Amino acid sequence: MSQESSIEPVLDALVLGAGFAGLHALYRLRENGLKVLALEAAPDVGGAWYWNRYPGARCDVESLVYCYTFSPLLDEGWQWSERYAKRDEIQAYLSWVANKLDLRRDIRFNSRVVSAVFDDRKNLWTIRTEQGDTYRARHFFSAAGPITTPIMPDIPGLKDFKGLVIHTARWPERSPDFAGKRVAIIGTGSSAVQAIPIVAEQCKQLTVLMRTPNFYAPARNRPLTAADYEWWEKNRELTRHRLQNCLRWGGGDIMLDDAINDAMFQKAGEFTPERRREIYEARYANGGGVVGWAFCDAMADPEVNEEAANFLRGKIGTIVTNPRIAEKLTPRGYAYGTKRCTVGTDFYETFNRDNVELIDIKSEPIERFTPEGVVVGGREIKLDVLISASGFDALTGALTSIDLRGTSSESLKEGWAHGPHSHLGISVHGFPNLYMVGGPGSPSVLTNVVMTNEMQVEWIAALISHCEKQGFRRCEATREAEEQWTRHVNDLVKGTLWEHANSWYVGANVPGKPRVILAYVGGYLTYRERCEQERSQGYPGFSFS
Ligand code: N01
Repeated sequence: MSQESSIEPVLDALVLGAGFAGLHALYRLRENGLKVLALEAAPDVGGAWYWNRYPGARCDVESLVYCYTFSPLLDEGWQWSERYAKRDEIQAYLSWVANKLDLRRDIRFNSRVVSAVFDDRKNLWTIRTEQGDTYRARHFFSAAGPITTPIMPDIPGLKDFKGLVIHTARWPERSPDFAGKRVAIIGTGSSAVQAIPIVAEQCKQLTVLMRTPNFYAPARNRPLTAADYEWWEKNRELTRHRLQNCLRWGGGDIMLDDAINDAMFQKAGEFTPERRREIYEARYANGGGVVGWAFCDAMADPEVNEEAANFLRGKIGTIVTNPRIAEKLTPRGYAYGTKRCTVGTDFYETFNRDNVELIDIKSEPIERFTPEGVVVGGREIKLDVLISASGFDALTGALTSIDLRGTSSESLKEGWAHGPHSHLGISVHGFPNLYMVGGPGSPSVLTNVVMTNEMQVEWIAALISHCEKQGFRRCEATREAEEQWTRHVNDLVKGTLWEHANSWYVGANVPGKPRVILAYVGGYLTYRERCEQERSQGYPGFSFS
């Protein structure tokens, strides 16, 4: 098949994306005997990790559990160099996987999908790319990623600004030289927290334009040693088993002392205040993003949540020397964990530098950009570069930016105008043979995404195999199952702490996006068990024909 041809022969399946989930899906479907291709907008594999090449970009989940487990082939021959892998190392890992599993021959790069239309008569998807190629496939497998569609802030005058403007998720391959430059960064989310310390070291002056302070914990990154790998060889299976059976988040913290780790399965009230403090301290000393999820009721009981929040708030003034700046950086007014806790190295320390200014834009709003800089609180700050670490149209953006049409006249975007609906976050009624990994209504970004992706890829591949074996040409969620699951996802969040924060978890960061919980908050284990039940009962939430 050549990339020049305008219409390809009919495929059994087409995979959207060649990131973590897409590569796995391509491998599994091919192993299952299907004729399958993957389309990838970027010129290489990697997905979100291809695009997010900003200074300091690295994973905030531990490397040892931020990788594939589906093939023993992939446990041999790769060693992570650091506890939290840099973006370049993750990209190299995915490239290594693609080569090792011989996936590249079935990936079409530089192929951004712009439309996908289901032919109701032939039961075929027709998928078109921006480059003008057309593909037809019986099954359409979206592995487009939950945080892949960047958004830019809509600020007056931004178009007139003459300096360089870069979004962290569209960082140029050759990173700009910041030496002698006056730089501003919008945002203090996960990306900004990683970029700020590095850019501050390189540039003349850095202005941080912060709208909402986030909770933050140090990563405590370090090289992985031979002793770590010795430990890992002995504990790999047990660790994976634990993560698979993790009630809720399934994040990192894999080398924590067992007693501290196991407290996560108990309520805070089962421990004395002194012991709770020790547990928070141990988690903080160990590093990582789930310091505050020390007990199972951290997101259910406001008092427990507030204790965790206060613990982290209390650390700020021990690092930031100017109390006024420390106070500005202190997150208040929303519960810990309802906006993603950020993780980094020397983030708070950076605000002790003479060349860094923090502006709280809620009290000193950005008025406008000018050709030379930005006007904030009535004064113009001259700038050479603006970095926008302003986030993503998360979970839904990747699919709603495609003209996706199923059996009704409504596009997916129109159908989701009041909030996404799906069965298990995987299948949408009216869109037969379309499957989503990391979609809205699945636990996705509230878990170790690589682990949840793997589970979903295997589950969807089994569903497709079921269709193939039974000779079904069509498979989609029933309307009833979709309504039930969507209600369940939304009900779970009612009256909880999640409802109130202005986070991208509820779409609050995108003007006009309906305020609806995007990820399933019921936890990884519950979700996995629910999916297993669906499969073992013969897929009662799906209709086949
Ligand atoms: O984006 P964000 P991100 N005017 O949406 C601010 C994953 N990730 O790229 O909080 C002014 O979190 C916005 O302010 P506010 C991870 O899941 C993972 O940092 O909305 N400010 C916020 O401070 C993460 O959560 C890794 O008030 C504006 C920031 O910009 C997700 O990606 C590394 C604004 C956006 O923060 C997104 O992180 C990096 C405006 N108009 C990211 N609009 C790993 O390590 C937005 N902001 C795996």
